[in-house]
Amino acid sequence: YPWETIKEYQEILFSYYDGIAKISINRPHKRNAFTPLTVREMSEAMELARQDERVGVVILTGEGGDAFCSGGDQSVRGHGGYVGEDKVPRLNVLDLQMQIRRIPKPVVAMVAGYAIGGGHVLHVVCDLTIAAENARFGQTGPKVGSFDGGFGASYLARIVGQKKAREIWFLCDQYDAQEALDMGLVNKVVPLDQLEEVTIGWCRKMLEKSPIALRMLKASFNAELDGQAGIQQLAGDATLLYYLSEEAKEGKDAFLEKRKPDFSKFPKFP
Ligand code: 1HA
Repeated sequence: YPWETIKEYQEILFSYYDGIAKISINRPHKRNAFTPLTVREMSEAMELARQDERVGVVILTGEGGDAFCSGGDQSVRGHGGYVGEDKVPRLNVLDLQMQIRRIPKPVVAMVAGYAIGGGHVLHVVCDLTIAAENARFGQTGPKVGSFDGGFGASYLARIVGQKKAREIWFLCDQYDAQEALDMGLVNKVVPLDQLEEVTIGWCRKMLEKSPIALRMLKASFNAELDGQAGIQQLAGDATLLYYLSEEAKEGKDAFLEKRKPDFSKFPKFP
């Protein structure tokens, strides 16, 4: 596929093709483990994809075919977080998780190879996951001295159920693509050489659909779990729709024209 680079980065690739933005971790020598810089670059790319009106769907993936992402780079783990050039320890992947859930466009995890630890959580928070047959899933926190009790626990439990989520975290086993499919953790399993083709096919199906309907559905699915913050997002979308109406425009026009608004002509639906 003729992906064109949107912006050059050090640790990720960020490209565009036919309505789709692709964010790909580019550290295959480390099984695509992330550093604070990787995450900062992914965050910026996610924001650019959100703002880009050409983009209707985002693909999150990793380069190389051996790994989607193996979580935080343990070799830069310091006292209180993962340490970058500025020597400040960070857990900034948590902000990226929030971004993935908040961007009002579907985000599809395209998983070849390992999705492990914090890398597993990244696929969990994506809206959909397409896995290659070589995909392997799992958490490692209790083995390497970490845990993600946020979306990594609660949202995982919504997906696979409480018993399975606890098994995943307490035992730190790995699960193959078929096992992941069986527990509802991924949407589809395909041969590795068809992974991108099938993922793009799914993206195209979504790109043919009403963007506002997809946006409202994503916010609605989130709202159930996200409480007040979820309602805030859904209500924000309601405001967006209201701003599109003549009724709302009458309020603004009246203010600017320094007159009393006349809402009498608008229906009072039963
Ligand atoms: O839990 C959190 C967080 C929680 C709250 C808030 C923020 C959080 C942020 C992050 C995380 C975490 O991600 S904790 C979990 C960290 N990740 C792991 O424990 C996975 C570590 N990696 C592995 O278990 C394995 O490498 C693997 C199952 C993914 C692949 O195994 P394989 O195919 O046998 O390859 P391997 O030889 O182990 O790895 C290839 C190279 O990549 C090795 O380097 P080399 O010996 O060639 O120099 C390996 O050290 C490196 N590598 C792989 N994963 C990581 C890594 N180096 C650093 N960090 C890694 N995560």
